[in-house]
Amino acid sequence: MAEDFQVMGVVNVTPDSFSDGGLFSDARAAVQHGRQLVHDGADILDVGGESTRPGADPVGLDEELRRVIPVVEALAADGHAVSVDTSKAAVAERALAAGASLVNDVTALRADERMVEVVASADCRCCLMHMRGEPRTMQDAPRYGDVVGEVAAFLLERIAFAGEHGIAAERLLVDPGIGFGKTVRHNLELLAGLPRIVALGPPVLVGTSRKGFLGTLVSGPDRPLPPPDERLAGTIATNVLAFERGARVFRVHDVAAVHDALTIAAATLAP
Ligand code: PMM
Repeated sequence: MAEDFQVMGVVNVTPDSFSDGGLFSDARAAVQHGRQLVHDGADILDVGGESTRPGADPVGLDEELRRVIPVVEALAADGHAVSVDTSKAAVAERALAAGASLVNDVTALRADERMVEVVASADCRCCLMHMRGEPRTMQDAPRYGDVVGEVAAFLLERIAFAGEHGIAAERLLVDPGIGFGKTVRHNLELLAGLPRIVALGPPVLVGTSRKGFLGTLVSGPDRPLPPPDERLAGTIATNVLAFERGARVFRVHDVAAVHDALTIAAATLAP
């Protein structure tokens, strides 16, 4: 049976990524890691050179290109589907020329005015993600009235913006941006309210992998906050529930475990 989900494996080429501690900052190691993720079941590899973790500083264009392009080139040459996680048009442009087929822009085409043209003129897919503020400050007391409604309205506006610039809805993915300017409660409300995001039309991508709220939810007076690589149970629980609620693409670090969990969830939902 064809799978009705896709696993996007994270290939961070950043020395300061919160979840792999910069283990893959060297291009050769990143390529090897990407190949391992495909072996583990990844359908898409998301290559990023700028950390978007809360409080992270922006990275310059030359440095981002230096980190990302050789990795995209090598993984695309292997025949893997490669996504580039960037909000810079020049990085997206070079990555597309190097074989990437998806632009994952956490600013949803807002950070670089040339990005929409780069995506429009390429034959690629594009993920539009919701973020409140910017990574450096986004976790400073974010507030919403109805977080699901506000995120849905934002994504709808971005879908229309993409359409006005010649990017057909069929090329889009939408993402509620778990952890991007959201409290623990906002993240949980978004996961509970996913069907309202799914109703927008494009396939929904979610990224809960190893994120802080998963640590917060299981910590307490007798249990210190688990570090990112000890948040697998929360990663699996949230991805399986997101699948049941209609999400179809899952951006994760622990590809093998999440792939197995989703395979079993899919079989259980439709025996
Ligand atoms: N999360 C991170 C980076 N890029 N892209 C999308 N579309 N959705 C996400 O949730 C997302 C993303 C941050 O996680 P990382 O630093 O572990 O890669």
